[in-house]
Amino acid sequence: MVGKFITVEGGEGAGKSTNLDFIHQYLLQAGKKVVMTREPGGTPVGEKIRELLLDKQQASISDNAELLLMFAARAQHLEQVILPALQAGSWVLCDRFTDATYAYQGGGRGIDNARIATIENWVQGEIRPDLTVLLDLPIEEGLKRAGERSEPDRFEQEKHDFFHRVRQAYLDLAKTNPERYRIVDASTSLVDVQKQISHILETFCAGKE
Ligand code: Z5A
Repeated sequence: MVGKFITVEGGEGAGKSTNLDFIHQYLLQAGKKVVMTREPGGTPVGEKIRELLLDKQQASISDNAELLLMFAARAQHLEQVILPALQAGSWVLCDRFTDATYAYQGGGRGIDNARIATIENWVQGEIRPDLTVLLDLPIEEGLKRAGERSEPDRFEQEKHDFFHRVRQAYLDLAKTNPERYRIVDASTSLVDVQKQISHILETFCAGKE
């Protein structure tokens, strides 16, 4: 595998979409070929699954069905987009990946991490991100930002406790995977957030990490 796999994670309104564009531009200027994509989604089948998962009319999706739909979209995404791009030497920049499953379906819904890991190993084999940028901020601030931007989707209708568990799960993942995780304080101004991200990318691209 020649290309690098970078994922961006964080809670609602943490600034993933905003900063994904910034990272994309940074990598292009560094001379990388970049494929930017997202989860759930990234393929025609994955985008259909995304519609279903975010639709607030679908209140009856069970926790296990939600978990399996995330991995169904991911299986398609890996086969059609992520693996071919990495094999062709491109860098893949992905808005959320399997850490979101550990955070939302694990931390948020309470599904056992061991069960998630079993499906992860089956669907992904040895594929894991090389770098994960976690945009971290207090959930009240994130929900405020997300609320000002658009109507809540099926996940954004959850109670505050759910988002606290999601945030804690992400922080736990960062602690247990320090070699690939970099935490950004996303509560500060966009200029400051992007300064932190530039520093992370500079070090990563220089191969110091
Ligand atoms: N999900 C899951 O459960 N399991 C999984 O395995 C996967 C996903 C892969 C869709 O994700 C949902 O799927 C997600 C988890 C679940 N739950 N929800 N909802 P998504 O990534 O598409 O949706 P999202 O998390 O809701 O993203 P978002 O709300 O679009 O937020 P964002 O992309 O992180 O933020 P943003 O749009 O860049 O910024 C929000 C606003 O804040 C916007 O107006 C910005 O201009 C503003 N902003 C950004 N940065 C700043 C700073 N620094 N200061 C001030 N204002 C800022």
